[in-house]
Amino acid sequence: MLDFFSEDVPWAEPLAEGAVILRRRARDEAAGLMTLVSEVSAQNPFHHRITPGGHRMSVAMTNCGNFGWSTDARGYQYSVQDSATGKRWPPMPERFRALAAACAAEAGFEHFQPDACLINRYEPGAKMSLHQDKDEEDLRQPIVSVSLGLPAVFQFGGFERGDAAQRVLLEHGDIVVWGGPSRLRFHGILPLKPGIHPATGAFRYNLTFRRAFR
Ligand code: MD3
Ligand code: FE
Repeated sequence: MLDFFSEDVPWAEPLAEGAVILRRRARDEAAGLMTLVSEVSAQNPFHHRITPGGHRMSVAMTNCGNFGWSTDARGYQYSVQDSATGKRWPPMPERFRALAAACAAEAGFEHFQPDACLINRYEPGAKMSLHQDKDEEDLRQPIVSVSLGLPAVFQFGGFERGDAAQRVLLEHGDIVVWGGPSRLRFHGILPLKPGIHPATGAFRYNLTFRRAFR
């Protein structure tokens, strides 16, 4: 007999070559992940960075791990210290590292060892314009992204900024692994709609696990 609850488990949704959504994969551990996000941000508070072009980002960011990604007047880079504070980034919690490695392996990328975790916090109206992630040394390494809290419309484009983009809703607990040919696709997030989520309140959080250096 089909168990009534048997559908209430994560499922995999292929998006493109090298990209797969592990729907709800982090849902059962989301509260624990949010506690760790709070611990990281207590050490390195969320901060709206100013881009080299002088624009204040609508997304607030922090990082944990050996390296952190940030932007300032000098450009975009991974660094061992936060240029805003001169301090090293908080260490990456073991649970973060283990989750990212497990999901990468489920998507076919064995031995993924992230050295950086960028944490984005979206408030209503916050967005991320179409961009490519190519500040990492070895683009054969995937990126693993974990979405928590309010849903957001993700745009998944092609290899040039003007290419048509698919729209995909990313919801609480969804994990996406981006590797292979999808690694260099343009992508972005449409402005967040206001709401209150039981796990995150008025925000959406996105954790991206990266291998910045070989
Ligand atoms: C596709 N973050 O931090 S996660 C970013 O929801 C970023 O905060 C978005 O794009 C967010 O750089 C999207 C999904 C994602 C992350 C990295 C990718 C998609 C990607 C790298 C290559 C292709
Ligand atoms: Fe990105």
